[in-house]
Amino acid sequence: MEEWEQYFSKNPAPGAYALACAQLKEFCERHANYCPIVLVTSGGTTVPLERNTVRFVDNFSAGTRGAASTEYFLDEGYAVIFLHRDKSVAPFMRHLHPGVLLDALEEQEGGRLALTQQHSAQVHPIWQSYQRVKKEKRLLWLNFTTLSDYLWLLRAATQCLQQHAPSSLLYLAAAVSDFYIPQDNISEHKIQSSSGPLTVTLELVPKMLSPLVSIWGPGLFVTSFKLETDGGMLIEKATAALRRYKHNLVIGNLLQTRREEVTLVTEGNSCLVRLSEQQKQDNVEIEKVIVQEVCSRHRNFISRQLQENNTAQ
Ligand code: 9Z3
Repeated sequence: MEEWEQYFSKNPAPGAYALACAQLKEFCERHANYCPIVLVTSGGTTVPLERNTVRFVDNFSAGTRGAASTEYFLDEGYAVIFLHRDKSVAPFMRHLHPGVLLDALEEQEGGRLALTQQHSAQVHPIWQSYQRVKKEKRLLWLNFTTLSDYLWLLRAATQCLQQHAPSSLLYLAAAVSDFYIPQDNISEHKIQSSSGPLTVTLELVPKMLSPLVSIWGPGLFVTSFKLETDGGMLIEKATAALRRYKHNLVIGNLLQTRREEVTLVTEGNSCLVRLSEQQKQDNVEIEKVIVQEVCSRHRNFISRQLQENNTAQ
């Protein structure tokens, strides 16, 4: 048995998982004939130290990349499965900062609260986009907290989208833990400090991109992100990932500069995308440029696949 198969040999958490699978099926079937579908993963996974979890290992990702990208995919006409960490940055809502909201409200005659004129002008286009997407039911919200929740849902979503290849796309922006504690080694109850200093051994998570590309979604356009902190190794690592998993695109980014530049790596080619000074002044988000580029490559991929299918017939 492959390592990744062992991971899925245990059952997923009941209830929420079955509901998510039903939602995925219904969403994909409803949209497949009308528009391309993208799975956007977003935010960081947690690794619990106890089954009744008090403590867990987490990472830095707030989910800004995934939430912003979701809005731009919707603009490009995609239906989006937004698989995100619970309570991470959310599309549309991200523009409304909770603290600022209190400053944005003023009391009207009769005691009713309303947005100030200035804030209303800012919020109105976001509200309109959100309402349009909601009416068209083009956004499916699925959430995870732990690494395990994430992996089960990733597999289910990929298998569902495979039914609608090649017009489905995976955009894997979530920051997924490389380490975990296997179910059998995890403490049932809160680890007691009275037992002295804590030594934890984290095992390596099986590389899920491997079955994802070759077994669960072989017909899909798969885009993964590679995160590094050392600029000297980014392209090398991104290229290695591409060669190892044989998917379509790796987007390399550095923790320190991820908001202004990324490198798109395909076989034999790497292309730096960097916001110009003018774009920064105009508050252009790098996700807008990334998503436009990914969509254009996805369109080419679809044309090639359809041509190949026609030739084969
Ligand atoms: C990314 O590299 C994302 O761009 C960020 C976005 C997590 C940096 P934020 O949430 O950050 O907007 O603050 N995601 C992928 C990270 C990852 O875990 N990649 C794996 C790796 O680098 C490969 S799948 O090994």
